[in-house]
Amino acid sequence: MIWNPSKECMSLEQKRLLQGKRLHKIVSYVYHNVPFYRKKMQEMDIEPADIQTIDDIVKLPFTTKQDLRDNYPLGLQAAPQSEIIRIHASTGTTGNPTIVGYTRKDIDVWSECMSRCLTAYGVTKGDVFSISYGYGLFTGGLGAHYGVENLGATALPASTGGTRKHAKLLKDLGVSGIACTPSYALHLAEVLDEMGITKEDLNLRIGAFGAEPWTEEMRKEIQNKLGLKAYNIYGLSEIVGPSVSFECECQNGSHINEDHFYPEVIDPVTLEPLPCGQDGELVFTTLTKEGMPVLRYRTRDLCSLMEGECACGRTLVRMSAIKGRSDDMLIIRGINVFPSQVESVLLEIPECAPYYRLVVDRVNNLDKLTVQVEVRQDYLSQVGFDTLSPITALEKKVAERMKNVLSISPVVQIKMPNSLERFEGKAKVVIDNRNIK
Ligand code: DLL
Repeated sequence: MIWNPSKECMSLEQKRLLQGKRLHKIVSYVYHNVPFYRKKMQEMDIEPADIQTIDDIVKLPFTTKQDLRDNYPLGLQAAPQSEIIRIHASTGTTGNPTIVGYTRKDIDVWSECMSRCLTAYGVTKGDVFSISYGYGLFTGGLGAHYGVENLGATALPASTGGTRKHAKLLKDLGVSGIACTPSYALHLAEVLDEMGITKEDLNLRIGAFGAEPWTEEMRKEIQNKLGLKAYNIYGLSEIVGPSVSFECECQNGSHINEDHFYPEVIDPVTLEPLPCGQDGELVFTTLTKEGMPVLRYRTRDLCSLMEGECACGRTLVRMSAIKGRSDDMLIIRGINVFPSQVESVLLEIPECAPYYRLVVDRVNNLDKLTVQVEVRQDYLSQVGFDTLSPITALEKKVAERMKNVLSISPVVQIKMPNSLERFEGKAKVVIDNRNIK
């Protein structure tokens, strides 16, 4: 099923025309309402009249996270405060939080985009859908919630925390869909297991997972543990939270709601746009937002855009899975390492559980990477607890696999089941003690 075929299945020509019209309008809107953009455009000697088609987008200035921080709290807001009906904010762990205000129309567009995602996953009015992203300033909870209600399914605003109570409700209410981070899905599976609730006792069939990078191996793990089909959902606070893009039943990339959020992929060094298929930094321009529109916002997420039609019938362009963020790429003795690559390697080793940590230290001016990973309980029971040699052998096996696949030689520490911290929101798997950011 497709929620809005008139927008999700437009011909390329129709789509580009609509995007061009919307771009012209939004550029003129920010030029007249946001001094920051007017100044930037004047410095570049461009006026709204210079932006007529979507191809003109390359003439526009970029926006960075630093620009948002420098204009904290409301410097980039375009609509008057009386039109803003909701505010969300990023966590701001590394500086001022980013504040984003939404008008009523912005919330409607967001709910529409979210309903498109849910419909692509197969959610219908008959479903009871648990939202286990945090409610509050984080966009995950309320964003998904409004989409579920807009579609007409039943929203269960479980939020995070209270996992045992949540697990009981999943069973007792026959909940059929769940939205949460992939890490929380794994944590939930463990709690269900502790409570003696099996996937057969549940009615779960659809999962909408995102807010952090996750791999195909993680997808298999979650599907297997919860007995559902796991779909990707992507988004970011600066654009609109969840529903910027979503997987359809073909699960070959995530369709971007590009009638509202225009994507580009650029070379993060030269800032030149890259052709489809090439990996680079994802950049978004909001084509319809009123509260806080952004032009060419640099997400720091690394991925590629995918050309060609999708068998589902949608013509919305697809993006590959996020390979990492330019700012969470670790450089270990000159080698680029993304946590997601390490995750892929670990989860292909049957003795390893999907809980791991990467600890980076600098010893005598040299980077030292330690990979800590939990051993699976069933493997441990099989080999017995009384001898260390299987653990030592496993450490060696993991280290060798890392060396072969990633060309790095980390110190590997096998941890006992349940010894690493669990996460309800976004997982924090990297501990970088080098202080060189
Ligand atoms: O995480 C919005 C969201 C909520 C998306 C719920 C999906 C589901 P932020 O906290 O601003 O917003 O974080 C945005 O998280 O730039 C990516 O680096 C990462 N991210 C989000 N979704 C995915 C995903 C929300 N599906 C940042 N895959 C983004 C990989 C993701 N990374």
